[in-house]
Amino acid sequence: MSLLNATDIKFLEHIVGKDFATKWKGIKQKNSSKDVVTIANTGLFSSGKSMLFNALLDRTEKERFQVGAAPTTKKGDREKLNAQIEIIDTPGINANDADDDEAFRSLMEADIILAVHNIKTGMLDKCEYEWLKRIAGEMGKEEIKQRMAFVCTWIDESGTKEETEKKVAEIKRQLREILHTDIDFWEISSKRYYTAKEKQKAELEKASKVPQLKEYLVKKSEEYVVISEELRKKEVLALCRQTKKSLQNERNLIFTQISRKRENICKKYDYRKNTWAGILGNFKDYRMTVWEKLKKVREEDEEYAEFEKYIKNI
Ligand SMILES: Nc1nc2c(ncn2[C@@H]2O[C@H](COP(=O)(O)OP(=O)(O)OP(=O)(O)O)[C@@H](O)[C@H]2O)c(=O)[nH]1
Ligand SMILES: [Mg+2]
Repeated sequence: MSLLNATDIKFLEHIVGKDFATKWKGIKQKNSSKDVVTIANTGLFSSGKSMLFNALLDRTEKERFQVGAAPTTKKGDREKLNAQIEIIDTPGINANDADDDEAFRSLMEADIILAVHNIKTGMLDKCEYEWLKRIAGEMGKEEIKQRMAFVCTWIDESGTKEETEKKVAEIKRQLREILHTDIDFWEISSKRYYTAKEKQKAELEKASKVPQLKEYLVKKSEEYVVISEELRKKEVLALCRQTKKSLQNERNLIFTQISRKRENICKKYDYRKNTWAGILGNFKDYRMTVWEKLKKVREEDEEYAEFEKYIKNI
């Protein structure tokens, strides 16, 4: 598959915006490492993305991704989960614009996207809602199902069973609204996972749902490898369509601006032309008047000359 070169991408960034450039760069990156499936997390800061990825790796935060209450992860950070899977821990969204761009860049390099949400905060807020819309972009329903999954973290602090069920139902409704399809949905607790490990409680470890999520991701990645060639082609085609549409919109916009400018310039010069025509008309009239006066004076002069002649002849 021949893809856009760096100059084309720079041009696109200039004309239709940096999201397009980032998407094209991401696709190039993915196509250069074909046998590895990349899974990236995404979500608000402090939703538990890094802690979850540490749990999947079975490492502590000292050993791998840094965890913290304030915005912590600043740059996309890669790690091998096994020989075929690479995971990317990304910065939280809405921390600041630069972090959002960095998160978006990491996501566009990923095959599978794990949207992470802290269920303790209730339903998705406006920022998460818009973010999911932005990253699903032009993906079709089938592609969304194959490439995205949703994870509610902090399930240990989500309230009673009824309260949790209510929140889950509301979030699923929002997801359907955003993505127009259902995606796989997980409720997990990284905290329970680490407590279980520490106290060696197998039941609690299972209740955290972290091991099951890991199994699921391994299986999803294997499935992805089988269909990846086709999916990546689809992704490129969708992006081509989207890019073409944006370039056409941009062209139409520029054309409208040019014709509006031309109209304004014509109006301005028409006004000037009319003014000069008026002035010229005035001068023509004036010339006529002067001409007539001159003629009259000459006629009068002739009469006077004849009178002089007559006088002389007497
Ligand atoms: N109770 C509870 N706390 C959690 C859970 N997951 C994460 N936390 C806590 O949430 C806080 C933020 O966790 P992080 O993993 O650093 O969150 P993040 O999403 O990576 O944050 P940024 O890197 O800033 O975007 C930490 O204090 C964690 O201990 C969970 O499942 N349950
Ligand atoms: Mg983090």
